[in-house]
Amino acid sequence: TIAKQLGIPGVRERTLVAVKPDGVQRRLVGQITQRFEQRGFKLVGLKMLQAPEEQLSQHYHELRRKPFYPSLLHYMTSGPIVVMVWEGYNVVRTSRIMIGDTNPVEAQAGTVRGDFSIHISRNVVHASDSVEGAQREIELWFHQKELMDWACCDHSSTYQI
Ligand code: IDP
Repeated sequence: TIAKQLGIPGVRERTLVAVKPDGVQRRLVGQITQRFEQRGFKLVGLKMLQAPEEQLSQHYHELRRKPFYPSLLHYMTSGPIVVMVWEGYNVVRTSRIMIGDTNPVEAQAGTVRGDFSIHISRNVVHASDSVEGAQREIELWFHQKELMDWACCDHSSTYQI
């Protein structure tokens, strides 16, 4: 049950991962999702949408003064994106490691960006970079009712309960 899964501190941590328009165009949604599933994280929200500019400007609020900001918004509105929420122990930090460095030139092989991208302007995927940032981004992209509270049957194989 859900109650049983609350046992380990941090097990209910959540992060926002998004497959950007280039990732959708290149049919990478399945492979990216698979990496989070096979790592052992629990999918609690998933949807495809055309990102509204207003929401993106909130999402990338901290970057609004960067020279690349207009082209970033143009890129992010160029086609549909897939947003998802993943849950599990240390998921924010682990997801950042799994997606790799922002600049694919620096991204290790074995990471999403290191395996599927070349240039910083088309780096395939997003993942929140802090627990607070994740909470903010999840609230920005999902309604509470779109997030599923469910018990994963293999919980005791993933965590000591
Ligand atoms: P992050 O996506 O790894 O968290 P941020 O610094 O938050 O990295 O930048 C957000 C996004 O803005 C990047 O993923 C990338 O798509 C884009 N971006 C960042 N720096 C540059 C740049 O120098 N040129 C073009 N796009 C950039």
